[in-house]
Amino acid sequence: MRHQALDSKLFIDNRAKLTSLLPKNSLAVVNANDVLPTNADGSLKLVPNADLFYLSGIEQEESILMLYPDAFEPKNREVLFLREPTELLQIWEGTKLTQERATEISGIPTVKWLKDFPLALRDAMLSADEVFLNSNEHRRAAVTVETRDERFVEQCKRDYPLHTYRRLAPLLHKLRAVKSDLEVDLIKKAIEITDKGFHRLLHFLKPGVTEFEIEAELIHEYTRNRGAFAYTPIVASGKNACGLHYIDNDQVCQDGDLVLVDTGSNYGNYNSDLTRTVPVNGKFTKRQRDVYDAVLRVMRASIAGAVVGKAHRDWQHEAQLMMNDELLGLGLITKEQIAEHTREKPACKKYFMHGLGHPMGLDVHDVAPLDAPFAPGWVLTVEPGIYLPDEGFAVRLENDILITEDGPVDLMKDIPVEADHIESIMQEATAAR
Ligand SMILES: [Mn+2]
Repeated sequence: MRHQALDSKLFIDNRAKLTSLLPKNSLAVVNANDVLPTNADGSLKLVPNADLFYLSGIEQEESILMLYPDAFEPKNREVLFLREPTELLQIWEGTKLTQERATEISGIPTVKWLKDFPLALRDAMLSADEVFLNSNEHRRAAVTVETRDERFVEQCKRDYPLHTYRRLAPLLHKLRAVKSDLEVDLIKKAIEITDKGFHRLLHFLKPGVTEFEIEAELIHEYTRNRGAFAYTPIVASGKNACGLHYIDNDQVCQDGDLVLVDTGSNYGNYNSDLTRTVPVNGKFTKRQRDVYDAVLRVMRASIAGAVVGKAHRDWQHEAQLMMNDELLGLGLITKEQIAEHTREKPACKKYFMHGLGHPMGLDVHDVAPLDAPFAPGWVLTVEPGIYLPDEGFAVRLENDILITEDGPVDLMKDIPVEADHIESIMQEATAAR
């Protein structure tokens, strides 16, 4: 593990929360993600299954967690099944978890090898009344390959056709949306690393550097701080920033252009998600600055508006109304267009076409219950933007916030965002070169 050891209390508490939502005498099983193949004998690095990690802290391939809180034998109430670390396996693949280490990480006393799983499953299946199985129910998931969890569902239905199967995902979405203090600390740690990367970028940026050199600066800073890219970064100079999912990052940053950088480090599987738009030469033009300040006002007001009880769609609509006014001030839309604004056809849509933000946590676009209002413990991104392909630039700003009973907390308040502040850091960096 590249991250420091995490407090097993996080996972012990998470299992207790899930147990409190499970009906009497039910069984829940969660599987690791597959190691995905590439070409020939290649494979991608394992992406730990977020639900398995949430409940156990385990990041090793092929692992299985079985929860049966009402099992007669206390040792069968929480059981982890892992690959047996044979000598051959360790020579070829490196160190695998021992049973003792897995217990330390997860707080689960009973750790078995995978060969013991079929019989343990049979025993649990024959006494449990309901069986909760996991599936990816993210609203925007577009999964074209079968996951280990899905294969397990098929296997259970084949081997135990008379059981009642239920969905674990809605319970986990409800729990994972609300971050505990330990989780918020990990997100803050990820944000700290991202902040370092952003400062490094401000010191590095000048006309003539390439977008991929900026990407290299970021990953160097994240990696040396035990982080990693939370997602493929967008480093988009000039008009490239108008393509929302631009990740080629292969162009030269030109004097006079802006560069939009959407990046975040993760730490201990928790993410951060930052966007800043900065002038390549260290000084905004008048027009760039006007658009920048408009986006910043909408971000700040939207952060303030993210209060407990608000529905996401209302929060987003408030931002669209603010954006209408800003676009009017910038001469981009007319009063007549604003008069025709509806929720279905927002007047600002041509220049601000995407959502205002999303839940963030173990997934960058995190799971949360559909249509639930904001609640204390939610972590959200706030990311308004204005996209002007005809003028060859775009501005998006994005901070991560925590919803609390006492109002929203800006977790990125220490990362420079005022245009004057950005300019002064860049000018100091230029003078020091
Ligand atoms: Mn985002």
